Amino acid sequence: MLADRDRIFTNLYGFQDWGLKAAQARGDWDDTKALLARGQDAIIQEIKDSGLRGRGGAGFPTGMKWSFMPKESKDGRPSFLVINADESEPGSCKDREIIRHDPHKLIEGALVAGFAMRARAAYIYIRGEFIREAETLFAAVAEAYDAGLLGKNAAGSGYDFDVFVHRGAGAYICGEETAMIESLEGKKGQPRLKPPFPAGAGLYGCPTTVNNVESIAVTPTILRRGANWFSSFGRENNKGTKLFQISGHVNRPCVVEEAMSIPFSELIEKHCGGIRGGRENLLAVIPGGSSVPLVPADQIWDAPMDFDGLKELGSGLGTAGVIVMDKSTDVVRAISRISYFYKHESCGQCTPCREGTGWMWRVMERLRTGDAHVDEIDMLHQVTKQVEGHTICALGDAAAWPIQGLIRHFRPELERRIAEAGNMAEAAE
Ligand code: L3W
Ligand code: SF4
Repeated sequence: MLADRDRIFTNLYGFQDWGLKAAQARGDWDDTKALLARGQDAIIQEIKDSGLRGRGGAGFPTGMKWSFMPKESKDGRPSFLVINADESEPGSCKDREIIRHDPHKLIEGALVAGFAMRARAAYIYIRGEFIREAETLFAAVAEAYDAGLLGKNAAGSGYDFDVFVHRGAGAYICGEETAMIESLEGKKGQPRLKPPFPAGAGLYGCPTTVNNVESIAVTPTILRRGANWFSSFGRENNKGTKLFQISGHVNRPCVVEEAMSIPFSELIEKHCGGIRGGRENLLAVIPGGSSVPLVPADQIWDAPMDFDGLKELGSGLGTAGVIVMDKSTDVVRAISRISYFYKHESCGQCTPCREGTGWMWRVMERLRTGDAHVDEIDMLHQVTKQVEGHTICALGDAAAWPIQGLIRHFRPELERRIAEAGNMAEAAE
């Protein structure tokens, strides 16, 4: 179990004040000028050495992403950092806690990361429904300006850096990085084709890096405590500490910072008081937010909670939004509900996603009630394969994968429903 002294988010539960003075007492903004004095390249190298991988779902190496940003401005174009606080993935609720209780970690991280990638400003794009969190963030940014930590000569570093907070309007798709950029530009939030990646042409056509809240908020601590300290947690290729968010059928749902690669059983037993009704009552787990396939109880129990461990099980760490389902769960209904979510949130610009998500949801609903032919299970699987990888953004994949997981692990349950509904129809005739 991670020792208290190794926790980055020391006010995760809001036992202390989120304001600047209290944050400084916890070590935030402690001689930030000296951190920046190390220079851009040294900061990027330290983040690379730490092994930090993006905490928004895709796990792309953070230091490498920063190094894609130009060292010299072309045609006088500025560079930008965009921070993704549009946390909307069902099962994910960690960025919200950071903003509520530790906003200065994020704001200091914005300055440090923005400086390292030579950005002129950071835009924090916050989910529209996060009304109180946005209020906290606006107030914390104002405090930082008042204290001279942002703006001209930020933190006495000689570097000018602004932070803008932008509120979203309730669309899940705006969490996709290029849709977020479109939305920031005042347009309808629809993903762009990649490449070009944002580092080449992002916000207002300028070099841009989009990072998740957690990825940015951990960087000042990594720089202060060192890459070796951060990479001492977890295993090769899966380093650091991580916020896990455990919801569903555990005795104590929670958000907790733990070492990467912690076994699922330890996470649940130590922090959540175990599975409701005991281990034997566990049915399945969606380990990384609703976009990743579920994993059945017998496979997840000893699994390391990290990118590679969950990939080996045909799933993923995603945002580490761990959704626990016990045997009382109607798993077909649960996945069907997730299908509805993706159908609802599809932006509709590409046909496989626009048509496919509605199609998949309608078949899922018929499988839920058993009103289907058994051949349709394979047909549905084929449709998921036609959506996966054939769309502009990852929402198509995210709609396909949970269904694939259901068919892979719960085919007998689907067949049972169809047979049962058929028997009932025959009996009624
Ligand atoms: C330059 C290259 N940049 C990749 C950058 C790219 C992006 C990052 C990762 O989707 C996943 C998705 C959801 N040159 C580059 C490059 N990049 N190659 O690296 O890119 P990518 O496309 O792998 O992922 P993505 O489009 O960012 C994110 C999954 O996360 N997810 C949940 C997301 C939900 C939230 C939330 O609510 N907060 O984040 C869960 O699994 O399905 O697969 O920056 O530009 N050659
Ligand atoms: Fe829009 Fe779906 Fe295409 Fe993504 S995959 S761009 S959400 S239609």
